[in-house]
Amino acid sequence: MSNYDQMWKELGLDLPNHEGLLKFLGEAYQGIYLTQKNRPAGMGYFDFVISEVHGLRIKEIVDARKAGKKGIGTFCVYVPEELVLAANGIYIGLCAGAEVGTPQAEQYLPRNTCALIKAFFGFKLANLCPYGEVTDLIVGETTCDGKKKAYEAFNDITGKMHIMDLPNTKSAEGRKLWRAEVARLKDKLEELTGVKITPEKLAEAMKIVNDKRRALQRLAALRAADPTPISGLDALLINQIAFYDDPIRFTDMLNKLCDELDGRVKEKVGVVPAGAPRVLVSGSPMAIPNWKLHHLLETSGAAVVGEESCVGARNYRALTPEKFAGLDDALDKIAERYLTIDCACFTPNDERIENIVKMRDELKVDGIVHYALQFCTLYTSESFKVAKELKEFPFLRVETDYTMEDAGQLKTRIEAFLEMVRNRRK
Ligand code: BJ8
Repeated sequence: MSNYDQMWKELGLDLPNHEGLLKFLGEAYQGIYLTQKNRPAGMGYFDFVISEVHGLRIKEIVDARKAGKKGIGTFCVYVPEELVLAANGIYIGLCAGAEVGTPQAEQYLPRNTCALIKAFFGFKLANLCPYGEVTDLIVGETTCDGKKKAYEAFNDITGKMHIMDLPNTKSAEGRKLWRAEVARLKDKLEELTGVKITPEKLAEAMKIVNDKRRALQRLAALRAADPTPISGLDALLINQIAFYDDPIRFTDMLNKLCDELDGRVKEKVGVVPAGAPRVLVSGSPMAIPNWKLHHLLETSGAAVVGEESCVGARNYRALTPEKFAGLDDALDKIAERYLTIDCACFTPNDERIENIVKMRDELKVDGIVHYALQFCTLYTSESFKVAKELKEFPFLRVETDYTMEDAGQLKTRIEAFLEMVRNRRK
């Protein structure tokens, strides 16, 4: 019996199946993460966070809600975190990266829905996600068709959805619509929390969120070193944890880790031999515990040095300007900052190609692996344009889901790709 059983019971979780899920997670973590060699000592904090993924952090949120705070769930990096914090809310990323409750999810969703959407449905319907249960409001967005329709059904089940109408072009009209949606979310949060969002509260929230982004940027820049001082798997984990840990504590611990990595870079200490093929992973987000592609790449001899993804650069690339003149100007700046995000749900989306090229050059990448979740029309379609624009640059297109059924086949393709990259460098 765990210390948290009573809490999980009160949250309505299915205790026997939840225990099975935690066991599976613990074993996967042991096999994928704890077998890595020469990890930085600073990863100890992030190992601890994972070991308590449904424990301590949930308890903190439960206690904070008892003290009057509200939990705000999100599924997308377009939802402004600054507004949530300024309303004294707790920001909780809800995307799930494991195949759970698929038969239940398929009662509501077509089979050819991407794994990310099926997983958030499945976790809810199988009563296995404590994070969904500690939310008072869930903010969705009109990004892809799959999400749009899934949110309607999710609202029928939870009754907690607030949908932001995200335009699909960055035209003057689109910007106007988005600015109005940012204001509408502000009003909704104020109504829910009873907290008035003032310029002072926004300034404080912007600093907290920007500090987190600055720490993530620092980690990203350190990975440009050869040998890279941290594995792609560990960096991915940190980017995943950024969506639900306490932001101030997270930033502090990440900066401490980066201090250690600074030392490693100076001493040329790496986690893979110098000269290992350097890979940029680009495309769909990878929510916890989706570590499949990084694991396959790194156990095949690659060093993953960047993620051009929402669980990666798309989340931290832009800061929100911290200087503004009053509330309206602050909301303008927030709306503009979020519209710099280059998700494939926008058309045209040329910024994404520019950003991929920039990351490729800054991180001294040898090959790009384009990752799209199966049935994600946006990223699978855009992968063709990305490949074309990159011309002869080594590019591997991967389309997969959360199961391990295609792991053998993927590994064979990855090994052949890395071989080609190595030969090209000779
Ligand atoms: S800003 S990438 S987090 S929408 S994988 S559910 S797109 S069918 S997750 Fe996303 Fe926001 Fe864009 Fe980022 Fe649909 Fe594709 Fe599934 Fe996706």
